[in-house]
Amino acid sequence: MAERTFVLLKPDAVQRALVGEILGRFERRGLKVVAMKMLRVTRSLGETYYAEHKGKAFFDPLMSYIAAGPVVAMVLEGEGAVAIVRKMMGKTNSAEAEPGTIRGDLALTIGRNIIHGSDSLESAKREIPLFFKPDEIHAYARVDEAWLRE
Ligand code: IDP
Ligand code: MG
Repeated sequence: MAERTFVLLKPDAVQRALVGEILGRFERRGLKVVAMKMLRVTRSLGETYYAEHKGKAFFDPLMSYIAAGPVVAMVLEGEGAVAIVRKMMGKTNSAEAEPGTIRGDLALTIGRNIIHGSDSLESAKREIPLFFKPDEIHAYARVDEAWLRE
């Protein structure tokens, strides 16, 4: 059954002009982009989004990292989307991520690992509404084919 996951291309991905490269991998895999926007993560949004990491040694550096520049947030839809995106991203520590994965091909360290993807369906359901209103998420299957051909 089709499910939705939340993906965020972090400020280093945007600054390094890797948005197209990463988006292209998801599109070629067959995942549908049903929502996408560029924005800046405020301190308050960052704290809510990464609440599970509050109190950890890397929390403050993580807040500075995520707020360092614009990010691209998106919702991807497809069968098994949550697990497929996690697999495509590779391990959290880019240094240990396998070649062929996004982090394994495009990033070097754990502190600058260029991408976030929901780790479960429950996380996706919590994260998506932090970044998108319901009317900003589009039912891909309902595109009017006749209009596209005109
Ligand atoms: P994930 O992004 O693969 O789900 P999490 O453990 O949820 O990994 O950590 C969230 C983010 O916090 C990571 O993507 C990374 O940006 C940052 N982070 C996690 N652990 C460390 C660390 O040990 N040092 C620096 N940053 C870290
Ligand atoms: Mg996580």
